[in-house]
Amino acid sequence: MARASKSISQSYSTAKARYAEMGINTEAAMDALSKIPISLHCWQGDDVGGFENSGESLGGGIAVTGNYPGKARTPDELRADIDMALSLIPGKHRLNLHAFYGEFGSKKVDRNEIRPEHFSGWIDWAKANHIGMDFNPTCFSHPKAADGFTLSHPKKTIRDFWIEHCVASREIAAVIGKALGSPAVTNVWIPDGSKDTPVDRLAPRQRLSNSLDKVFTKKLNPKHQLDSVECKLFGIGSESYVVGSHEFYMGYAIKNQKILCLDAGHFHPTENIADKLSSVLLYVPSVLLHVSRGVRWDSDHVVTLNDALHEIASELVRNQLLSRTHIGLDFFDASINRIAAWTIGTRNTLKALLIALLEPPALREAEKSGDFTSRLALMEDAKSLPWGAVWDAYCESRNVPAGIRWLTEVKRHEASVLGRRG
Ligand code: RNT
Ligand code: ZN
Repeated sequence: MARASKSISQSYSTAKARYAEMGINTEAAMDALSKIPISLHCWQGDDVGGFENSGESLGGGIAVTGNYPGKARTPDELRADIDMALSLIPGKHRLNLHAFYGEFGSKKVDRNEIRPEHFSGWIDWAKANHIGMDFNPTCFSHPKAADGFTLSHPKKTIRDFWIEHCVASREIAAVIGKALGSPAVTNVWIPDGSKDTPVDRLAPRQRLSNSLDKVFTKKLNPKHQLDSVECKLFGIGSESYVVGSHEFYMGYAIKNQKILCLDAGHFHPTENIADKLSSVLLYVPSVLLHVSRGVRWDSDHVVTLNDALHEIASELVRNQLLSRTHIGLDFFDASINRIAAWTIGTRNTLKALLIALLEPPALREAEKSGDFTSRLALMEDAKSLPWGAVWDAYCESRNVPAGIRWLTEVKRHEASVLGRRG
């Protein structure tokens, strides 16, 4: 450990000098990185199962594959697993909770009956950890969502049920945000859509728009709660038509000044959400990112340090958009250790941001002077700058394992804790 630390500090001082020659202050980059919270999604820990004990299987056209042992079965287990993941991720982060992770005991509490008291265990935990929380109504895995429509359902009674659920979710989020002293972003995503070509694409969208207006009627204090809406291109069972498409929600968010949620897996496979940021942020107050990785489809794979991620981070840093961006994660892999999944995906998101924060100013200067040859040359050269040494130093300075050393802890924990779960 001591030896590793020595080599890390030596590598870091070489890297620091190299960056300084290019006009980059590595200390300032690390300081900026420490101010960016990532909202960890609770649902990686139990394969989007929730704690209703309703016997419902995962619905809404989202799918988790794999049966790696050790998934969290109770709120306490899930919190312990998130604690473990957070201990391996440098910086202060947040937790993103879905409504069906409330603590309902043995009682049957339907979605429209959820109240802040069902979330007091989560609030106490977040308070003790000094972290903020975000929230989501859960409009799937429920008999009233089984036919694929919720807020846009042709039947008013079904629409009203989901409106009540979303209203209750906003109120809960406001209580959470007030208790934690940080606004809880409340993201509405619904699965509504159809497998085959619909005749009427308009009426469901009119109904969704009206339902959302009802959901958002009550003004809540933005110091405690913020509203966001998430679009999608297609889902399993909604291949031909999704009511809440990108155009739908972009229009709705601009008109109503809501936060627009961009999920990296919710567009055509060659479309990167990075290029959307500088456009949508001209018109909406802020964005929520669901950092995810689609493989051939919206598969929600663990986020890797790939070009798509680099581009998102670069756009945010280059255009100074971080203050108007809430960064959340949205992936769920049940085929590997779930704590490792959170750790890998979150650390990668932070690495991409660090690399962006360490970008040589010469790139922009080359572009400004019209020298696109130099721009490309510098951009490619920047890929092999010693950011890894800065990352390791950052991890050590935040008392989390540098390099791959976190994996030893995950393996030890797997043997002693996860292995004991049924
Ligand atoms: C589904 C959306 C949505 C969900 C979560 C669980 O395609 O991405 O964000 O993944 O609400
Ligand atoms: Zn999402």
